[in-house]
Amino acid sequence: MRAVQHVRNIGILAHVDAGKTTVTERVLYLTGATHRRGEVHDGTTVTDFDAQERERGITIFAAAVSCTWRDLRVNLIDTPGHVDFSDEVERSLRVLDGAVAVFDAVAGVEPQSEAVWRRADRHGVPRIAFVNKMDRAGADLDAALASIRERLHPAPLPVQFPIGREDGFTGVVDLLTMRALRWDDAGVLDDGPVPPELVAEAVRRRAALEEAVAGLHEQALEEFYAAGALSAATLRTALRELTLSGTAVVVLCGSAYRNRGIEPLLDAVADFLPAPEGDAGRPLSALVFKLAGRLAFVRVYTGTLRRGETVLDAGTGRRERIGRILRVQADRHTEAEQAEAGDIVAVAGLRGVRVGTTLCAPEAPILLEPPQAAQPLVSVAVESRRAGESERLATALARLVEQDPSLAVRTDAETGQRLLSGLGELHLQVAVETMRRAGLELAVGRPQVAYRERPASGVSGLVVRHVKQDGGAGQFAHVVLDVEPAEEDFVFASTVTGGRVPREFVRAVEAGCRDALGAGPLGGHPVQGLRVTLTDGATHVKDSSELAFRTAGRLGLRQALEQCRMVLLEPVAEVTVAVPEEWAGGVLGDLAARRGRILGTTSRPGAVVVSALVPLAEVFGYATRLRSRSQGRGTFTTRPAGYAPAG
Ligand SMILES: Nc1nc2c(ncn2[C@@H]2O[C@H](COP(=O)(O)OP(=O)(O)OP(=O)(O)O)[C@@H](O)[C@H]2O)c(=O)[nH]1
Ligand SMILES: [Mg+2]
Repeated sequence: MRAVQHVRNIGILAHVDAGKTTVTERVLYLTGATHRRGEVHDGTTVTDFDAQERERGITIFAAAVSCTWRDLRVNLIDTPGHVDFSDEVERSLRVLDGAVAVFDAVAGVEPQSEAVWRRADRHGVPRIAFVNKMDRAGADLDAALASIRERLHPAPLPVQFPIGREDGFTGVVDLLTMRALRWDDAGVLDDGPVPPELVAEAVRRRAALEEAVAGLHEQALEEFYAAGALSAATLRTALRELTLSGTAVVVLCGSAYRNRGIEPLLDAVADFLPAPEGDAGRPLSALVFKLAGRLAFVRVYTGTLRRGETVLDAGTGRRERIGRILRVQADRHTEAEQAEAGDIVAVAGLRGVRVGTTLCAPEAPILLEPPQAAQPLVSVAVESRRAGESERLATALARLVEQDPSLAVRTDAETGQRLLSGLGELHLQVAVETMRRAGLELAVGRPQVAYRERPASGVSGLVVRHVKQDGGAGQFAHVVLDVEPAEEDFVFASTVTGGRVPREFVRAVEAGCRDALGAGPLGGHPVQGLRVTLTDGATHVKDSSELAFRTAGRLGLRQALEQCRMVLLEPVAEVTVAVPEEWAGGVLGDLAARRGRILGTTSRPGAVVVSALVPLAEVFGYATRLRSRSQGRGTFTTRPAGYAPAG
């Protein structure tokens, strides 16, 4: 593998409303990919193209667009900030090489910024930070830096500081070039000397940056000792290496809405974020990470994707023909003959692929790891209102799941109803609305949370005999099981000695236990939080088989769980509410009435921020409630916080 120097695959990540889509919009404008500046509140941006996104003013689907900056091709993915769509972020991180984390200069690090930051950590994706909305009342770069340091990373390194405050924010001093970058009201950049009144601050902040870099980077430290200062070139090289290794985070600031700060942000993407790795000479491997209409978005890892070529869908063994290869450039698409390793493109005409499909050269099959899908937490019953449309509904549901693996569909065994489940109320509303807009008339039930069950006590020495020996091929499996509560979701161990149960049958018992985890004794909910130990067993020369042991494992664990004391678990969410002071009392009372446990209260300019753990079932409809309780001034976000005993 070698670095593909002329490409950057970059994600824009942040809390809801931090300004990701506005930043993306300005990038597309500046790079010439679009000729007008769209606004989120007018419903005119390029990347929030879906009708529901435009109406709701939020991003729902990650959008991939390509543009050119300097001599680089930048493939940009604008991701949603709302937690219900965090699987879109997960899938994007799977194919990205770097990211820009956007922060609101008033709010600093918000809960969902922290959540996506941790996700990016797990994927090892290097980041730079952009503190946006410097034009807002209460905007404060140093406070934002402090919150990054406290909550995300010990070494945020500002390479700029703002010129003017709030409404008077007009530009930044660039600490690498020691120049003042200012934008007029039309967004036109002027690059000039640092104004005299800011020289002292610029010198002080540059010295602080040099010292911080020298403290983290060995070669920089040597130069610092030898020369007493660091050159811009050394700073740039060191900052790049510190970013790639995750040792430091370069911080820039600006106001996307006012068109200020975007050119230096693009320069920082080019200078500090990594080029993709890829080898165009090897056989093709590519991953489908997103479907949108008839387009499949793919990241090419090795080899070259060529128009008209036949490739293998490695998961299903089916062959697909590569139709048109497109680069989505804002409002238009350009066609390409091929895409090389390291690139991200859209392909038209693939029929059977889903999110997570590997496409590869037929003669060199390989399976890439698909993005992980989150477990659904909420479900609604969906029925067709018109007779005879059951098939159409089934097809529409299947299509939704193909595009978004964090949605799931099943049929309720008792009622025969179709249940659609997903990550939250909004997630399901959007999915249902998509089907309605496609012409289906639907009856939709109230949202229900997905319960789990967990043993609170164990059983030991449970003997299970699964024996069927009435002529012909029989079944014979004896197992002895211990079950106890555990921190982990599920752990299986065997302490059987002397080969009394052969290894393949032990594995079959484990598989049987996993089968039994699907439905617990309290209400048929999935079971978690247990350790199962196989302590003994017996086989029969002729009638023992993997199937017999798997059945014994399943029946055995089911019996064991009936004997344990079981606890019903419900999903809980960490809810963070920001309201003006005068409404805070009412909000606290309301959270308590919703079985919420207050975790903490802090204040920031103009608002009190309350965080609480609240059962997810009690969060349904909270948006409406908060609006009426705070005359529309309150905002809230949630994030999943695991399961807790229902009560
Ligand atoms: N004052 C000010 N407002 C901004 C700025 N950037 C964006 N906004 C506004 O903030 C709101 C949210 O902006 P978006 O760009 O949609 O934010 P987002 O991060 O894409 O939001 P989601 O995708 O829904 O998570 C919009 O009303 C923007 O006009 C800025 O620099 N200053
Ligand atoms: Mg957005």
